[in-house]
Amino acid sequence: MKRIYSTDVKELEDGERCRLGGWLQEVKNLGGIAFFKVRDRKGVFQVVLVKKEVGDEFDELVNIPRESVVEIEGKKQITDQTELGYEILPTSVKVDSFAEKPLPLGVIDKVDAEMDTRFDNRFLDIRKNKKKLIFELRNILLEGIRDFFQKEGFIEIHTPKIVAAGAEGGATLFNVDYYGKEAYLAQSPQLFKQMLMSGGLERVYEIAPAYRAEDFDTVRHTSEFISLDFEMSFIDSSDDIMSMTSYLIEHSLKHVIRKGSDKLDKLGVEVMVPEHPIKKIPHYECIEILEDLGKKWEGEKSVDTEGEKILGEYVKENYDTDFFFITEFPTHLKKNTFYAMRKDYDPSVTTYFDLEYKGQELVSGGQREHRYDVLIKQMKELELKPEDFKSYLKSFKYGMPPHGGIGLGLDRFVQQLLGLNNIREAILFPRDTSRLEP
Ligand code: AMO
Repeated sequence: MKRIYSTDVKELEDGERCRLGGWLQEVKNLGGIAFFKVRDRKGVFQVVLVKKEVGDEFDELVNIPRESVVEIEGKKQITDQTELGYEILPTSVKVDSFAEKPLPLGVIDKVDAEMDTRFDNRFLDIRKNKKKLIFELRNILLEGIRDFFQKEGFIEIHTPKIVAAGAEGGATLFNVDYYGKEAYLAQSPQLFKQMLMSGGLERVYEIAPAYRAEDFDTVRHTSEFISLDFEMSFIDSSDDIMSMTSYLIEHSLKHVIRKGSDKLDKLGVEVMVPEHPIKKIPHYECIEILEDLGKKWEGEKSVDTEGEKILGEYVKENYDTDFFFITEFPTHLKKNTFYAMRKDYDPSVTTYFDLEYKGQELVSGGQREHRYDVLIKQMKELELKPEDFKSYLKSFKYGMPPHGGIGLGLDRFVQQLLGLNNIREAILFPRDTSRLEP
């Protein structure tokens, strides 16, 4: 007999035979009768065991440890004794795998265990419905993102994650011993997606891991994250990139609402879709707003983590939105981005922007410098050696269209979308300064 899910049982007739499987969540033994609550991927079903009918096996069955994997064959029985209005009367109970006692982590406990205990036992942690829902919603979000790019004529690409040169500055590079040669884990697909613009693909996107040796612990950084990148050619300015980014956000959030509303309700999350066009605030204006709101800086005035939070609250209050772009980033604040195009009229300002979501940076992007000579000049200013970027630079010498793109932290997107207090909650097996296992 084919296995069905707990949610399929309601469609069965009274007395109809069925086969189900899952994790034994709870056993309630009342002496002559016992109840199992068994959880599968879609919900929970109840099994009723009557001692008189089960016979000698009854004592063995009621002692099966919690969280063991069981398979039940039996028939549906309509009853007014349970909330669901039905239960399963078994003809056979098979244990596929016994769980050891005690469990290192409670699955139905009301209070969450310490984060470390949870992540050491992540397989048990995600048996909890609220944790599993995060990854189901992440999947729906990804579906919406891919759907958007396919509709807009982008092709999905995969670029190397073992690379010879860093794209985002030396400080956060992970070294790799590559057959005796020095190599790194890719911080971003930046250089490759640009080369593909010279290759004529015109519109590409990638959803893949990126690596940064961040040497601090924050709730929004991990050493490995999923970077969602797109790059497109023949743009007029970074406005084209911001516009595409806004449509991407709008489309994917609407998709999440359309396909995931029941899951969002279970997590108590309300999603706000930004109105077009998303508000743009130049960096210098952000500073003025922050000054007016009384922010003090130790050193140089920039939009730091605290500033982002204040501005997030400011736009929410004044414009009723979770999103806004910070535009016109001063060149020296985007110091690692040698590839950023600067404003013609003022080279101390770039065409670069960040997209902020609920007071946290979600996206960085802008128009790239496609003129070979200018690119070399910018690299030298940052004391980078053009010979370290030979194969990248070559693609600028034989026909490179004006282009631009973004990098979006997918894990941060999920974090902010679902209001999670730590980015690690949005990642199955996070990597950070202290976590390499599991
Ligand atoms: P940037 O370095 O700003 O830009 O990264 C883009 C986005 O990636 C996310 N992100 C991270 N998420 C989790 N942990 C980290 N350690 C981490 N670092 C970055 C953020 C960030 O906004 N090449 C450019 C993009 C481009 O211009 O196309 C880049 O990587 O959400």
